[in-house]
Amino acid sequence: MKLEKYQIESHNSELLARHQNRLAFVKSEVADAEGIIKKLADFQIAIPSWALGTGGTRFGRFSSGGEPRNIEEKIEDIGLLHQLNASSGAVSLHIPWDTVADTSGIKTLAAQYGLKFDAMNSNTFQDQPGQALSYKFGSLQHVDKAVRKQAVDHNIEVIRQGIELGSKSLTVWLSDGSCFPGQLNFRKAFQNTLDGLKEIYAALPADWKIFVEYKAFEPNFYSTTVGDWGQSFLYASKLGPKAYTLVDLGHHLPNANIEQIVALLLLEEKLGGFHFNDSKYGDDDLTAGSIKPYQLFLIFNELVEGMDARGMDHAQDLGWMIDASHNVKDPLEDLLQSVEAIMLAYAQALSVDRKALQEAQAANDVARSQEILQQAFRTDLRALVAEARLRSGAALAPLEAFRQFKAREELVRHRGSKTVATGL
Ligand code: AFD
Ligand code: MN
Ligand code: MN
Repeated sequence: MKLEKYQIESHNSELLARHQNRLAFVKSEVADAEGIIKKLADFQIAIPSWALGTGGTRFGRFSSGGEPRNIEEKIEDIGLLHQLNASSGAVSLHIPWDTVADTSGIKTLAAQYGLKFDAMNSNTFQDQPGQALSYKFGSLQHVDKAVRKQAVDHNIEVIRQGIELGSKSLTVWLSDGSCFPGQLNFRKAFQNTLDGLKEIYAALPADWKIFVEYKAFEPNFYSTTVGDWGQSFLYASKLGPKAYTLVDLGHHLPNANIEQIVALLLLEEKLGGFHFNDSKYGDDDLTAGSIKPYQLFLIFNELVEGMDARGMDHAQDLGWMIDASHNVKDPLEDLLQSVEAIMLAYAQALSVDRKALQEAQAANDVARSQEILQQAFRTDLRALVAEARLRSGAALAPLEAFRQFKAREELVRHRGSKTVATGL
């Protein structure tokens, strides 16, 4: 479904007067509003191809209709999001779910919607129909060399497909680990995994990166072979300069200080990218910013501080992706909400008075340091995010626009009410 320009314009004209009042207020509150708007307009968040359908749990899945039936329709959905918010200009594909016969056709379609291909994702956590060997007991860690080879070959195939599409990175998330004490020799599992990653690393083109994603638990519940940022950092360091750690916000043990992890990874030049989501308990994959918005802001605060300290380009130098699942909401509405929350946290972090914070820190002024951060978090900057969208030709209120244009009804009409997208 493609929106007409006039539709967005008429949506915006209805909201314009109110928006301008809000913007005037924010401009009176924030020092460099114009600079922030510019950075917001440049910032793009990749949408995962596996999150466009209704998510399931191991208890069930309640599909809501109009889900994309193939990669073309997934691209169309992300194109729609990008038309609405001008901040979702990339897609992250998952192979083999998104394997395409006609790569150039997909490239053309994506280009028509202004979309790029962000990180490619491999899948060695499921067995595919017709697959020779099983990943039941792991993939790169496996005791059987033949299984390890199959997993390595799959990752190399994912790189090959990514090259054709113009992607520049591979994200490897392994479900490898063990469920019971004694099941696994930890040292051997680590070594096998490292050896496999080295082979995959060797297949990377010169301008590619590999992201090693860690996760504390699930589906294995006793040990995970890339279980935390320290283990990921170890693999990434041993692999070389093209290897980085990927932080998925839902992959930590409860109460982990994620912002500190981010700061240290940036310091070591080993932070590669992000999977945004939110959680109450574990890898809940809820809408970004829906449960712990202050944490999201604190993470962005470290990102901005750490990237600026290294002179990094906020929009280009790290991989920004959503990794969420939606059991009870319209997936597209949920993704619009996530993008909005991420942009807002980024805006808040950009508005922090860095000089004042440095001075307060140097003077051990604890209360003042805290106040400076809270001031940024508590100032309503939504009008800055909306203004960045307006200037890019997108909608002032994307979620409202999605409903106003009856987008879901339109998708159901075209695709039917019983469609089920591939994904998690
Ligand atoms: C699952 C994993 C991990 C990974 C994603 C796609 O927990 O977050 O990035 O699948 O492979 O959500
Ligand atoms: Mn993830
Ligand atoms: Mn996850």
